[in-house]
Amino acid sequence: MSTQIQSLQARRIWDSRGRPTVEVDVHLEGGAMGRGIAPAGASTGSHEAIELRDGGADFGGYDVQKALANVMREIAPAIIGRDALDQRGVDDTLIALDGTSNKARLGGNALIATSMAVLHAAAASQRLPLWRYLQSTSAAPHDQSVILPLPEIQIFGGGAHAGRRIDIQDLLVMPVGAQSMAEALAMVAEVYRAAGDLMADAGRRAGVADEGGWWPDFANNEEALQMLTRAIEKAGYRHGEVMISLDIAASEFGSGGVYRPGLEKRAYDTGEWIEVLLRWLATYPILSIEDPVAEDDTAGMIAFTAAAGHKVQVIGDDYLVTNAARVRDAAAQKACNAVLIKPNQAGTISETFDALQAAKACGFSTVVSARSGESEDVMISHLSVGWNAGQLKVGSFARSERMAKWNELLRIEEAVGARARYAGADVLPLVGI
Ligand code: 2PG
Ligand code: MG
Repeated sequence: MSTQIQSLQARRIWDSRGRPTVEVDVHLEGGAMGRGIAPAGASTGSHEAIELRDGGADFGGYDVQKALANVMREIAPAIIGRDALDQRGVDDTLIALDGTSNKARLGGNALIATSMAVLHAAAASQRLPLWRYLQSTSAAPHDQSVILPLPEIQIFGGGAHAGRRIDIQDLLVMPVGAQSMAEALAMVAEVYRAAGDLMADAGRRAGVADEGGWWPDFANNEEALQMLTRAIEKAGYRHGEVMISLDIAASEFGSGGVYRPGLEKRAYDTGEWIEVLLRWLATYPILSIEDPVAEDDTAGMIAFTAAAGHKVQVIGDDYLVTNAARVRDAAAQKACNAVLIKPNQAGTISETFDALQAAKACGFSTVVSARSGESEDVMISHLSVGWNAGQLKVGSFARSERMAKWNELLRIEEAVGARARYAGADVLPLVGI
């Protein structure tokens, strides 16, 4: 079956926040088809691939007509006739065609939707599920176990995903004590329900935030941590079974070494802010913390990792923006010990893979991640398994753009059968537990 790219079709569809986004279909000569959909962040790193938005009055300036036109007028002629099995070659063509360091000309949204569509089409042409296609293209021996990722699942949303009602952006749980993906999701379902019940009992159940976590109706940040700890206990889990992960997303309220969390009614310098975080780490069962300080605060990342990196996973998200060179620099400086892997931060699938491989080579743990603006596409579930990432972050345990990705992991676990191994406890040695 010929795997040459025959045609592309770009269209505007709508993401999980009801905003326009780019969808691209790639058709191959042999009849296979792949479809990619660009996700979108709300708390974005300043070094991410640029999303091309039209501006103007329509849809709050979020329309994507320019990006769609770029797919049809420039990208399609450049990659029609190319072999979809040569992902690297296609992605290199996209990068060269754009010609900027941050995908600003054609748009990171145009590029990632195209790159994803090519990958989906390639897997379809081989009649393989995507996770299996990715494994077949890697050097890994086929008889080894297939790793199902430890999930990070949001229970309360916050920050830019909840009108800045609290400062912490994501309060998540990690079911490290589960034995399988099926058990892991069942455990989180109980914690999510318990948190909702506790909020209802307190008269504070006020809907959900952008990623489906409960709306954070709290007087201060620490109250959210207390409520999450209670929810884990109410669901019947102990320390070491279900642990907490936080995305501070500190760039949203800090820069230049000054932190002004809206709920704390005072400013902190980097050292004082780190003291606050270390006190939380000493008080609550926290296993992982993301972007503890702002993306411009390298000294703060180094200081925090020196103080806490032996007992918690320290993830760079806005700090590393899925960029292999930034990952290597961070490892050399000991500025964190883990990376978030978001395809649309990089702009192509191949660059995303490079960031993941660079992180593994540095001994970092790797967390494949969705964005706060998502779609029905489940590619990241497959990337987490096919690339053996070990961890996956998708938002909460509600809203179908999130549940589609968790549910896909159940199907993959079932398809893998006896070779499946759930990565639950794999992160613990990294942090000395
Ligand atoms: C993050 C993501 C997901 P956004 O910061 O990790 O929670 O948010 O997509 O808005 O950057
Ligand atoms: Mg983040």
